[in-house]
Amino acid sequence: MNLVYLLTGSNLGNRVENLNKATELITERAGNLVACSKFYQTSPWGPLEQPDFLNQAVAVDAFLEPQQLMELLLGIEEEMGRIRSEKYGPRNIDIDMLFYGNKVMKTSLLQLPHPEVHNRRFALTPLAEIAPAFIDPMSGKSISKLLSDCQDPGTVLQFN
Ligand code: PH2
Ligand code: MG
Ligand code: MG
Repeated sequence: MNLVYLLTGSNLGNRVENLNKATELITERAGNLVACSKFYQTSPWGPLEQPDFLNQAVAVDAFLEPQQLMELLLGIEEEMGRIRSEKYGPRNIDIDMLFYGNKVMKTSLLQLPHPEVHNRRFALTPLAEIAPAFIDPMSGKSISKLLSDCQDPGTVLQFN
């Protein structure tokens, strides 16, 4: 079992459709779906003059090793028409790899765990819904503990 936790995000276009499409493509090509969180509406981290995001945590049992998986995820973003403009700016789809089991690694393409996950309420809240007891290999803390320690003032609300 290669348990991978991903975070999908969208703040342009039909956000629900974008997240659903991303999960569909991920599970067709990258691994079996293990769990996914509800959608959360989250205030933008970074430039504030952009629409709120929808974020969702997705757990898959991956067929691929981290680097190949990251390349596949970037390919899905591209195929879904993602335009990369401003750093931290608006996007129709973003797929971030938060954890790949307890692997710790850093290449030019990918750092695991995601280096900012512990500082992002928009990632920790959905992740805590599906994996509260998962242990972050960097800090040795559970996701619930990372969330309760998190200082990010951003707003995260369940979206229905
Ligand atoms: N992603 C970003 C920048 N800011 N803010 C929220 N709320 N959610 C995101 O997924 C997000 C963001 C860059 O990838
Ligand atoms: Mg991101
Ligand atoms: Mg990204």
